[in-house]
Amino acid sequence: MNNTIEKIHVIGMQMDLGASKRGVNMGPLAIRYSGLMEKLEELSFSASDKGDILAGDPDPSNPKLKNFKPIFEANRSLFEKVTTSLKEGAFPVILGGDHSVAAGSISATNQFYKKVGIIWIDAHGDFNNEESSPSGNMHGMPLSAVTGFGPASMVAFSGSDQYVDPQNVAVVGGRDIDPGERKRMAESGIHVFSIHDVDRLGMAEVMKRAIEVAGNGTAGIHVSFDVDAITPQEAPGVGTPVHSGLTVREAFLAAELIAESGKLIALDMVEINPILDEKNRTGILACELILSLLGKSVY
Ligand code: HAR
Ligand code: MN
Ligand code: MN
Ligand code: MN
Repeated sequence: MNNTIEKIHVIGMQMDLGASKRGVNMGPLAIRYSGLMEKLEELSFSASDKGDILAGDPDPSNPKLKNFKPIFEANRSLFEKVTTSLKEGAFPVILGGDHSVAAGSISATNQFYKKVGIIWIDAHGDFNNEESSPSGNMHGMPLSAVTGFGPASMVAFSGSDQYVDPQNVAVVGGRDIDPGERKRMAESGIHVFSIHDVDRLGMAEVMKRAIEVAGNGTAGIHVSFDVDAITPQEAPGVGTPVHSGLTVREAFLAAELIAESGKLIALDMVEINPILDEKNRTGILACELILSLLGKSVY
């Protein structure tokens, strides 16, 4: 068990406006239905459910940043809620929601800890801005926003005035990156461990490097886990499936190695779509991954 994490605050984001397909707003419900709160207590954490933030109405006014206003407002609430939890000495677990929620959560942890690293586990890069995005969907932009490559307006919360250093960012499992996005990622200085790197090096070596990248000179590591990193045969309940992804064991090994590092300071679990799921398989998987990231041992 990770001896530094004692008190946990679970915060849900019922938001799907960052994606083109509806339904990931129900992700927090699916993970709770899997027994997250009870299982955290079983692991002897002091865990409180801080409820869900509900996104407002769709806003079609800006096709380059679809639903900007409600996404920003929901993220501002999340930024404040996560900041409050951190000030109370709690470890925040954020349940998405589409991946745009990472704009609020990471801004809060980076502001509070001054300097955090990120391990971004995802089939996608989420490194578009309003110019490079082929879709205008804001869940494809949060990693770019929190590292200072825009959209700046996505992370303009009062009190948040700094970005995460791209040198402390590791993307793991990437396999569906837009051409313009790839160029931006390559030029940014972030470290990308694609699915090809996982194949060649093995997940243990990839995570060793990713933890070094995100942990080097930082106060700790914020893990942003997009469940579509896992192959859709094993995790069908996601909004944007991409074939040939991580195996379930690779995902758990990554989680276990992060727990073992003792450097985890916050966690997002995002993009679960219960409408597309099979009897909450993906919700249960997401719940178990959270427990493993928090140090649940396998024997
Ligand atoms: N790259 C595509 C875009 O910007 C899709 C990326 C978003 N999909 C996600 N995020 N699920 O991880 O539109
Ligand atoms: Mn994502
Ligand atoms: Mn994704
Ligand atoms: Mn570097």
